[in-house]
Amino acid sequence: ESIDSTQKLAKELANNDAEEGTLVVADEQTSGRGRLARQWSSPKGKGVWMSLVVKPNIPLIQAPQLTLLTAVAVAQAIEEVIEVKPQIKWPNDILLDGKKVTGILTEMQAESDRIHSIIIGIGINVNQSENDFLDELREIATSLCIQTGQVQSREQVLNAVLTKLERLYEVYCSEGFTPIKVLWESYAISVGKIITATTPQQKIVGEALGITDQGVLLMRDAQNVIHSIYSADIEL
Ligand code: BT5
Repeated sequence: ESIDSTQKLAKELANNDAEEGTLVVADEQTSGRGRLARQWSSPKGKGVWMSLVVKPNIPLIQAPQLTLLTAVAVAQAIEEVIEVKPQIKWPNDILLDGKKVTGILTEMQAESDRIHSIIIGIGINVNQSENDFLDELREIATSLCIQTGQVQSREQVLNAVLTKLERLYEVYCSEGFTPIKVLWESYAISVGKIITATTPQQKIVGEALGITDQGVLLMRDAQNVIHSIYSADIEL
């Protein structure tokens, strides 16, 4: 019903040998987290706040692909439920009408070069009205209810996400990232656009060229230098 963060409990369960597919879902998170210790607003009864434990047999370097795979699954699920095609902003934001409706946080537990588990955290805004969002989020966030003008079933959203995720994960485990990449690109908002990427090291302005098979974002700056972006915040 209420938890500090589903991510934290999922991690504890994974450390205690929880099986692949273990899922933590909460009605409310009192300290939901984004990347880089940012906060994730998770009010009671308004969204789907969940963390899934997966244990793929892949090299460490491919772990970011799971974020992209999850984004495709959530985008497909939202499209199925509200019949509007969302857009994905690399790597982890899902947008409706240019505003963020879902955030994804993937965290890895690894020993030397072996992945022990990956915790996929997904926060989907389902039934917030504009007034339910804090002032600082109102301009940048949206919910399925705001977009459709109708209260949506969180069970249906959760069910759709898990169904899509399972299907894509099976494809990924048997065929690798290539089929997922094609799907990801069909939802991507930034490809072909001039964007600003703020990485832990620097700020790069340039054209987003697409993603590699490793899920790395490629950008070309004004000097025609190609940059590989592994982690960044993107502004369009
Ligand atoms: C994310 O981080 O977008 C990842 C969010 C993951 C949340 C899930 S919920 C289940 C699981 N348990 C957790 O504790 N976390 C995961 P990031 O890209 O760093 O974006 C964070 C930023 O999004 C914040 O700084 C705000 O600006 C904005 N934000 C916060 N809450 C939001 C919300 N409900 N809807 C839209 N934007 C929000």
